[in-house]
Amino acid sequence: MAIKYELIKVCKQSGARLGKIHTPHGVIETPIFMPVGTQATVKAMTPEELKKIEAQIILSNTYHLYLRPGHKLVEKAGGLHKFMNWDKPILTDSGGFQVFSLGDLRKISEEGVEFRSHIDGSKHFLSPEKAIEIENSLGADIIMAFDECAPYPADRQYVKNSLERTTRWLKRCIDAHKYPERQALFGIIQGGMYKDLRHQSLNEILSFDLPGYAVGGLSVGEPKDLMYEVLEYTTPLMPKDKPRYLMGVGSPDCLIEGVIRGIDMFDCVHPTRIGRNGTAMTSIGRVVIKNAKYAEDFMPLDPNCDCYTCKSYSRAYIRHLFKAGEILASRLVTYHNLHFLLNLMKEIRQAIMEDRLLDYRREFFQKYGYTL
Ligand code: PRF
Repeated sequence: MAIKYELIKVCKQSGARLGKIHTPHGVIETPIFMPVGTQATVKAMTPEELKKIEAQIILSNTYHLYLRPGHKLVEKAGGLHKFMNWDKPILTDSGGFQVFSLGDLRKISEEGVEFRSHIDGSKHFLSPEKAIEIENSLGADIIMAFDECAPYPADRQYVKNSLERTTRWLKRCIDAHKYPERQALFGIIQGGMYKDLRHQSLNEILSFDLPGYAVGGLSVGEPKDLMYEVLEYTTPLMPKDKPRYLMGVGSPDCLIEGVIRGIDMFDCVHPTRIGRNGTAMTSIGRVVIKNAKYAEDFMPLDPNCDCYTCKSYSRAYIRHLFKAGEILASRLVTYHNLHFLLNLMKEIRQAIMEDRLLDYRREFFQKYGYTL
């Protein structure tokens, strides 16, 4: 197997897991947040900067890299690691989710999904075999199966058909995968918000012996409490000796709640996207830096933060950069937000180590302004 999960300990207070994932490009300490580098770059960040804030693994996208610059080109460059100058672990998503997000631009069948490019309108076809071919060319350490993420809300019959097709697609992904010894293929559990369908998907997906499993189909517009409920009856049935990945989740409260419910890995565009728009996540809640009240505020974005942005620049200066349309503005807030989330995960790991994750949640929520 390409990767190996090592369970280090379970928090006595919360049941959360502390672990390590051994990959061909090094060890990842879990629970972990993966910054998103959709187009072979984490927007506004150099790999060197990512290393400074201790990013351990990043995520990239099959759909985008297939359309541009093309997976064959990335393969010619020596693979994605070499192409983008990132020598630590990478995970690629299969493109299923991105294609389904295209709405009217796509058509689903048993064979796969026909869609039009968001770039030039050209017609393409993604299937389990094609997605894996692309992921094999890109060469990430962890590759995701080609699945269908049902929308929310969706009726039972739709979700049932869709999860059953996802299982058949997983079988085709496994058969198409050329490098199981150096790329770990993860299966994705679907089933929407229906308990029996989640259990059906679990049974089907777990019948394939894979190096890791993801929970998909969550954070698609449902209330947070509903997502937590689905996790509560899903994760206890997942293998204890394999990593568990909750796809597309990355707000601070959901990260903590996800870890408490047994999740090891997360990704989300949230911190980088809101950062580019001028919203900082800080230890005392969100700071919307364009707000007039920061015009003469010479404090750092987060007074309790020791990242490069916070050690060097004031809110007033960063606000000025945004107002003036300077690209440094996006860079500085992205850097801070990723540092903030990676540091949150580090504190979560420490709290698990010391059996006090529920105490940590209470303190964090109080400071951040969340209600428990
Ligand atoms: N499937 C895949 N990628 C995803 C999701 C999914 O269900 C989600 C759901 N939030 C985010 N990214 N392949």
